[in-house]
Amino acid sequence: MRKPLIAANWKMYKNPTESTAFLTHFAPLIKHHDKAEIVLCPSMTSLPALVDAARGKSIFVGAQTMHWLNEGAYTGETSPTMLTAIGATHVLIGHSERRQYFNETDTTVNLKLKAALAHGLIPIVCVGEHLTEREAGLTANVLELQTSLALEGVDPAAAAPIVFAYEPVWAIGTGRTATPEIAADAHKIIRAQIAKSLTPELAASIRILYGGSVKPDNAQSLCCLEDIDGALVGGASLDPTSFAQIVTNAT
Ligand code: G2H
Repeated sequence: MRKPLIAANWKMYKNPTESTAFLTHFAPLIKHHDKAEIVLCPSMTSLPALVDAARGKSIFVGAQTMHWLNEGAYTGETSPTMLTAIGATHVLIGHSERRQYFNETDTTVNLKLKAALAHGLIPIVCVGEHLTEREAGLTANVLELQTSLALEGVDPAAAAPIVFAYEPVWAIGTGRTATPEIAADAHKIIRAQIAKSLTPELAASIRILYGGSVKPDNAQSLCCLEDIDGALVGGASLDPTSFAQIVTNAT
């Protein structure tokens, strides 16, 4: 049985005061909701305050990216041990905006995934095709390649915590959403590749989220399908009422 996970990706929005104010409004709205694991991923500067504010509330706090090394001369970077030291539990890896604007590659995704597992952080690994790739009939190839390269050299014995997020790039922040059929097909492809790269048992237990313009009114149709285990939500997670509705509708 895969417990749904609903993650908020706040991208470069909300300072520490705004982040903790969100929690003050959001936590009571989902107080009695225990069907999903809820993760908030704020910017780095909000992480410590949000971790502190979320204590005892069954809400997890994660980072939006990290480096794979513990320390070094890497200006601007944050290491896995820096994240665990402040109590972050999850980390987004390979979000398409990281791939597009910050040179994230399948190789660095793989290094970060292994580093997250080694440090007890739950990696949420993002994969997804561009519109041109979909239109060229390459969706399956892209998803299989991104998934297999992310998992290269990962020890199946350590892989249980991994979470994948299918985020079709053409649906991110555009208001365009994948149809439930498109999302379900993509999730099947990713799950089949996990079975090949790891084991069929892990493929059955690893959660795959859908991300890309998830809103309160489409959360149910997109996230309540057999192979879809929750959502990674950007824009609609910035408002506590909207995000609470998504949590309720998606689970
Ligand atoms: C995809 C998603 C969250 P949005 O990036 O990761 O953002 O919901 O705004 O499309």
